[in-house]
Amino acid sequence: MSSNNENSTVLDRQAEKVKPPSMYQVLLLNDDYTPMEFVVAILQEYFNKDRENATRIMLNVHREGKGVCGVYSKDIAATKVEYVISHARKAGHPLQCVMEEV
Ligand code: TYC
Repeated sequence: MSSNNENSTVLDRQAEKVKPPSMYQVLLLNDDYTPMEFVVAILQEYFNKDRENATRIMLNVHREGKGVCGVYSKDIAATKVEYVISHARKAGHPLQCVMEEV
């Protein structure tokens, strides 16, 4: 704290303590049962990918076991994970979606 020339108090250190919010990557995990076409549709619908990019990401998950769909603030990432899992379960697929702090 310090005084300025109007004699009021200034919190000098406040700005240094404010950090940007943590970001979270949303990942899809591979499994043996969820159809490729369903995963491509999920990537288009919830992660705003065009068909070409959605297919590329899906094939990367299929080959590597997991893959990043996007990076978001905590609330947005959590909502996407919830919607993807809910959509998959309603369709009867075991697709797994998780979030991880970047
Ligand atoms: N491995 C699945 C299959 O061969 C396809 C798949 C891709 C499933 C990505 C999940 O996150 C996933 N049908």
